[in-house]
Amino acid sequence: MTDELVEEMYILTDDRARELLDMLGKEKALQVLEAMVTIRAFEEKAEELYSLGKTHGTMHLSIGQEATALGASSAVRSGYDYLLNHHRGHGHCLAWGGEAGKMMAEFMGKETGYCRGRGGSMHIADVARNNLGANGIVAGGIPMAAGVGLSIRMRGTDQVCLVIFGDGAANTGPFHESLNMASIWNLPVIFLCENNQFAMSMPVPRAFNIERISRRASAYGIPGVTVDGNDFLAVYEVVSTAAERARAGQGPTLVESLTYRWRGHSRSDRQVYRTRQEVKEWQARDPINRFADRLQKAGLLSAELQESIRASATQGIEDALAFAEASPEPDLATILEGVYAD
Ligand SMILES: Cc1ncc(C[n+]2csc(CCOP(=O)(O)OP(=O)(O)O)c2C)c(N)n1
Ligand SMILES: [Mg+2]
Repeated sequence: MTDELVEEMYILTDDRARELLDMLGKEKALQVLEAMVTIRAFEEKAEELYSLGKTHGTMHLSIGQEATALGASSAVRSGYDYLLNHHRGHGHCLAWGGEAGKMMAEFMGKETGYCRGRGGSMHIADVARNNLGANGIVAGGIPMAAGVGLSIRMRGTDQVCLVIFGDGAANTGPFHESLNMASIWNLPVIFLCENNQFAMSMPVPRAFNIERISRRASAYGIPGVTVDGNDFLAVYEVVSTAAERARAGQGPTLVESLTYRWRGHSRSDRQVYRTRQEVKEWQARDPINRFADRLQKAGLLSAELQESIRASATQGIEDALAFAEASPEPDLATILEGVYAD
């Protein structure tokens, strides 16, 4: 589908969806479903913990955006390839193979957290798995991805770097500079714009005078494609093609994934800029239900199996919480560790 990677909405046909499911296989498809259900359960628990005052700092939830996280990370080799992401990053980290317990410990300020409780929800990194971390600076990860791409080129490996950012980030200088540099240096980077329709209270149509953010790719001479971000298989297909191009030395791609955040921007958002009806319409396109439907139609998922997947995901989150709650606070004597270089 390389030819289709140009300024268009990628449409996944039912025939192609069946082929992709066959290629993935039942075991992997069910793992994907469980991972999406786990992200949802993680975010719901995170929301509850925040409301109970058990977390530190603010929190940005990705409920409704699970298919983009799973579609993108399943299309690359997590742990070998690289990931950079942004403040709404819990789902990306889990999809990349992150441990829910260490993530919860992180935003509960515990020593066992990914960054020893110093970073909080917006700064989770899992460097051992080449997840180079989330970033509280809008667009902060995008130039880093160009740097990672350059490092891959210089080391001559076949790795790629996936960088995930929001629609708001696509209206910043670093976005344009990084796409240009990645293009002229032909860097193996997948720029994934997770268009969840808002940057804080700013709706996308008020912030862009173009219909598709992916169209910006043409300014830098690279492919750009928009995809239904609530359809796991469609995201998987498009990001796989972008990864193949990057690995084959054909340079970067801009992918725009159309999705929707179900919750407010952060936990303090009163959401006066949208209607309940709009939220309901997007909730009818729930990425988890849509993938489960596909699996049911393909004969891969029964109601009992779906229930056991839900129960296993819920148990996983309860175990993660028990680990985080039982973990120690950092020792005050270590407060300056990591702040100053020797
Ligand atoms: C450089 C910078 N400017 C402004 C902010 C404040 N801010 C935090 S999130 C955000 C909106 C980001 O929107 P988007 O990129 O679409 O990501 P989303 O929150 O929708 O996932 C803004 C403006 C910031 N953190 N960094
Ligand atoms: Mg956004």
